[in-house]
Amino acid sequence: PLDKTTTPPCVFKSKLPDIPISNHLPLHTYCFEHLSQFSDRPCLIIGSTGKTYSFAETHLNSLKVAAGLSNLGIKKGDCIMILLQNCAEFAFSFFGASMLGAVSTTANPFYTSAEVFKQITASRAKLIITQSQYVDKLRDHGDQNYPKLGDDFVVITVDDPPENCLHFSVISEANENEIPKVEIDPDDPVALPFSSGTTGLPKGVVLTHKSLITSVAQQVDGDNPNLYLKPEDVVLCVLPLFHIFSLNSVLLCSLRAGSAVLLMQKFEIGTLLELIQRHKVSIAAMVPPLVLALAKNPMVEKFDLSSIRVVLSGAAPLGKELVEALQSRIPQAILGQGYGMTEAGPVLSMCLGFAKQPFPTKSGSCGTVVRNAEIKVIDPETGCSLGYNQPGEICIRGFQIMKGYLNDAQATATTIDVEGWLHTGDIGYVDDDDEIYIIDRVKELIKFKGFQVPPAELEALLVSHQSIADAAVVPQKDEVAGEVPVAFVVRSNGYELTEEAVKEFIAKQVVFYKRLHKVFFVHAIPKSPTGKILRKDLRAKLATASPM
Ligand code: 4UW
Repeated sequence: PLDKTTTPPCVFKSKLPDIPISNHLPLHTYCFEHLSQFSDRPCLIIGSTGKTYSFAETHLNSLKVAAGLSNLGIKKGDCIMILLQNCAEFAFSFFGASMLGAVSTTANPFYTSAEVFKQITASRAKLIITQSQYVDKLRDHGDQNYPKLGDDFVVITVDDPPENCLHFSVISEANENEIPKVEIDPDDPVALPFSSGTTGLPKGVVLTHKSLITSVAQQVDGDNPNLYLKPEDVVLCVLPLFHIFSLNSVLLCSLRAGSAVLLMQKFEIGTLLELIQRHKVSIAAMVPPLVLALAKNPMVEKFDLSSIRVVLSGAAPLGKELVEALQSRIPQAILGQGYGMTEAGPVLSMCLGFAKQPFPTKSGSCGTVVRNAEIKVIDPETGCSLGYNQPGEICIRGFQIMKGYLNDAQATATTIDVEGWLHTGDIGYVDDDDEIYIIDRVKELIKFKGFQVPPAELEALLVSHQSIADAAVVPQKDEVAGEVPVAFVVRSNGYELTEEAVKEFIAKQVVFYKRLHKVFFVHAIPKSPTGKILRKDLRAKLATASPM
């Protein structure tokens, strides 16, 4: 084996040259920097109604929301929670907060009350912007430790406000000239998505103005942008904006480039096809299950999808066969992948077929490392960096990566090393053409249709059950979802417990995609001498015919 101390690291770069990046600006200033060139063009299109906000209107509404949030006491450094399905108010709220130097933490509106409260508590959100149908989750359910609606946080709804809540117009109709002057430092946080990272429970991922500007610039800036977006483009926004993929690569990138964003609240194949045809969607940001639907659903034949010129898939592995199946349906489009991780700011690599002057690429690859960044692949055991075609843990370095986990120096230190490398927990390699392939994961994370399922969260819930002595949760391969969580459970002495009872116990407490698909009762959970669950052994067991 190579000796880490004497072997120089093998560092991979983009084929595109580095560019100057204006990452000294506040994020909103950067995103709206070229506003005057396309101020009257469509910026946000609401899929369900066709209502359109121009760039100038989007900017003005964001300013008003900034003033309105300020009137309600939100100031620099404060956190607001955006608990919304995709809608224009999501964008106004995010940019409004940014303009005050405040931080937005984004959460899934389908979360259970307990899941939302964990994030409210950890982020100390003072104000929550949501829809009336989710307000019940924010009410006091008798838990003493939870922050209280009214006392600890204000709730604003974008539709008719229930009791003790305010309507969005309270902030969106404020006077935009009343925004307080704030100094924003490039290292100030602006977004706080939550991610479990390589291990443990979900943690706040601190993304600064500088990190997000760097990431957006790496994608859409320069004479030859890696992801070439034009003002004439219509970019599909069906992936939820609370996830960093959609927030960054769809919303922020489109605003910077002057492209229109077509907002869809949820995925439904008929509506999606209809909207693609009607609005001539040219850029489709997708996850593999959506690619599957477009490739296989017979309804697709009835619609005109000739406007699509780019399909950008990410957040989970995309099979070659699927790419080929979709390619035959939309032969004019370039199909390719991006590889992202919330903590990486989020984009590590992107298909160079999307560039203004594209490069030839291979299907199955996750693209090439973005410009102004470095990637290395290390032996997970020794830490030595590896050369071309040798699989190992992917590490990335650059200004785009997170500042760290919120209030968790230890988790930060195990993820970002002293040399500034972020360790992804993904196993992959770089081929002779500088294309990256992800082949496995050494981290615990399970991905259901691209959604994060942190095993530690489910294990903590399982062992809180009086009849469960120990438990471990691992991914099982699944045709449609990619992976599903399954549990190995040790019953407490003398207790009866059925698979159904365990599944139901979890289902009540978590969002739909974290539900257990199978429960195997075992006598013990395999552990290392230090007490760590040997997940590899359990995954290997699952691959056999009878995992018991
Ligand atoms: N192939 C295989 C992939 C891939 C993948 C991700 O939920 P997170 O933290 O973050 C994301 C972000 C995805 C993303 C953001 C912006 C963007 O442009 C883009 O390209 C289209 C994608 O998913 O989960 C991170 C983990 O998800 C897996 C991988 O394990 C990673 O560490 N993952 N993309 N193309 N696996």
